[in-house]
Amino acid sequence: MRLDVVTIFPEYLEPLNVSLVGKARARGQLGVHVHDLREWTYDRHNTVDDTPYGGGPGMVMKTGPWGDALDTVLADGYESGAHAPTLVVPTPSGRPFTQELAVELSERPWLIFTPARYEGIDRRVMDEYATRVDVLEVSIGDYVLAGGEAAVLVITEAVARLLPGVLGNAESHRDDSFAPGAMAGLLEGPVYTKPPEWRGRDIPDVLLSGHHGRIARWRRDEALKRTAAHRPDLIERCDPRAFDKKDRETLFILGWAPDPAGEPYGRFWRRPDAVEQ
Ligand code: JQB
Repeated sequence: MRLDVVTIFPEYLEPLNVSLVGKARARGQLGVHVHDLREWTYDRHNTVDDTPYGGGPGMVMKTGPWGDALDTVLADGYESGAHAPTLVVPTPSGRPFTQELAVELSERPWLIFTPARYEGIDRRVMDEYATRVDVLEVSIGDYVLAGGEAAVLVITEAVARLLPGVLGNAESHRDDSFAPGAMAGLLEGPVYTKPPEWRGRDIPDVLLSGHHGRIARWRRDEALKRTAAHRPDLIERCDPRAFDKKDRETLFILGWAPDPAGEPYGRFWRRPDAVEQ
């Protein structure tokens, strides 16, 4: 996979040299090219922004530098054999970046990231490149960053660990909290390792019991508890056929019950009579 990043803060992308992404690069699975947008400015002040048409606060990134940068990056990439580029544009108004999208991006041969600053990039730039390449506007979450660089690091890490051989263990993806089929969309419960006692705190007995059935059941209950507490929306979204008899018991104790009449049929909802957990 080839990655290009065009930014006014190339040093912000330094983390791409270390850890998981760095290892993928060292293995030759990933080629990363970071470019300084200001290389495509031709005035004394290396201007990349200007005032917004229609007025209002802040500044907007200009078409000229982005157009020249992307033309160069595309031409150089094609010339070195890359194909089928996808422009990934971090923006608070993008579609949510999910594990599903991470998987989709990990299957693409060439990603070009355009992290912006200020109030974003003049709309015409993405309208123009959308006529030539796939353009994906994505948001990493419902909060406002000062720019797109941190989003590039997030997306890159989520994608790089999916590349074959990066984890060292292809099995490990299967259990990802958000991977379809993991615990059918549940969050993971707590994990423990040695020593067996730390500052007077023990490991839950069941984990030392060697009883695989009971361990699996306990983990499932912990996953249900954690999901109900932190992400009730994920419980509501679950296909109720994914819940066995004991899941249903656990969910009832946590204050959840299947909707007997509602649409869609049998989904779990917070019981109106449930006491706060
Ligand atoms: C400028 C960004 C994010 C890129 C993602 C996320 O664009 C803006 N609009 C309104 C307020 C502030 C900005 C600042 N800004 C470029 C840029 C924010 C990404 C961003 C993002 N991906 N939150 N914020 N989830």
